[in-house]
Amino acid sequence: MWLMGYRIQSKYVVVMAFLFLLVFTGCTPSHHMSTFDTHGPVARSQLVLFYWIFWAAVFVFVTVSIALFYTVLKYRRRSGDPDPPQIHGHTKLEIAWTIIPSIILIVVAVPTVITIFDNANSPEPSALTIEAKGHQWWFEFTYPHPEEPDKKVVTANELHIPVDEVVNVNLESKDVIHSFWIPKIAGKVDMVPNHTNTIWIKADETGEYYGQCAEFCGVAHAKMKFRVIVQTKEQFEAWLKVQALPGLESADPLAVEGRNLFEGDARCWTCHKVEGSKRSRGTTGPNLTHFGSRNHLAAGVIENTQDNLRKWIQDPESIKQGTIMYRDAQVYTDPDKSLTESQVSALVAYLASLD
Ligand code: HEC
Ligand SMILES: [Cu+2]
Repeated sequence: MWLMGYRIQSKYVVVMAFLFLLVFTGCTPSHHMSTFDTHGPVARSQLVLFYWIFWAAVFVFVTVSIALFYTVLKYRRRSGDPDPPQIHGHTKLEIAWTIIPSIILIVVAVPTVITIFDNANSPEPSALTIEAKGHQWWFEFTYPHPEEPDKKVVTANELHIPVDEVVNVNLESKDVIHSFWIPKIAGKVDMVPNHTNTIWIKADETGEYYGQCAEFCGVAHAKMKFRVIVQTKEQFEAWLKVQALPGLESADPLAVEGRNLFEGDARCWTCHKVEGSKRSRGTTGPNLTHFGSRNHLAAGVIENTQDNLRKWIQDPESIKQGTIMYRDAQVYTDPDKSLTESQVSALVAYLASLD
């Protein structure tokens, strides 16, 4: 194949075509992280903005490419050509190439700024407001208590919201900068320590959606995910009522043994909170009051099954590398304190009973 006077080997053409195809497979809307398959007005406004900027960029690319090719071909050097005229400055041309890019920038900037403010300022400031806090490497969600205004309901890694309703989210961070992103519903907005950013979200279909931290925040960043569970208003209210209750006290002897370990020698209580327990008041790790009702563990990384929970307690590194739990909990740092098989079984029974 010939391109502008150069012969290009066809194997390179094939490799390039393949790479292009590979890049475009990223655009499939059926992927659960696709921003091209929107399920709410905020994501939709962001997609509209994306297309607007994309077509502005296509316009620039095509115009510049045509001008470039035209000039290169028409004014290329031919044998016997004398030296071209030597020119310095061209006022009209310079004014034109200052004004045209300014217009293009305005065309891109105005809708961008409007969309940013529209997404940060809720259309219903009095609607349900949730605090979302990023931690290395998981998400904490705090809801207003359904009955007692001075109390809160705290959960982790699974954000439940009612369908077709505006939900305001205040974004915070415990440690470093994280970013809150639910590709099909809304995002991304940074979660910054000591500064609250706001976003509102609304989902127009019930179901489960994927969320992910979108700002590199340390070793386990790629595995800092969450799920958004969009429910009918009745389902959501029922869920919140259950979450507001203290952790269940199971009578199963294995679960009781697990609880004693959790609140005793295994020292899980130093980092985890279980409402209703006098001992377990830690806040370094996720609140586990209703851990058994969550579908995933380790910040949306794997399903919350007894087998996976067992693996997690035995060796968190096998599921998610670099966690604060593995780094600091005594059962992993002190070989004399490691958990035995039967202790792990008891802890699993206790945690699974917390639903
Ligand atoms: C040093 C503090 C610390 C101690 C001690 C600790 N954990 Fe954790 N735990 C964490 C952190 C932090 C996470 C979040 C890990 C992540 O996803 O990055 C976590 C996550 C978990 C989770 C998953 C929660 C979810 O919703 O994804 C479970 C279950 C858990 N810990 C159980 C335990 C048990 C059982 C013990 C006692 C053997 C224990 N933890 C001791 C800090 C701790
Ligand atoms: Cu991150």
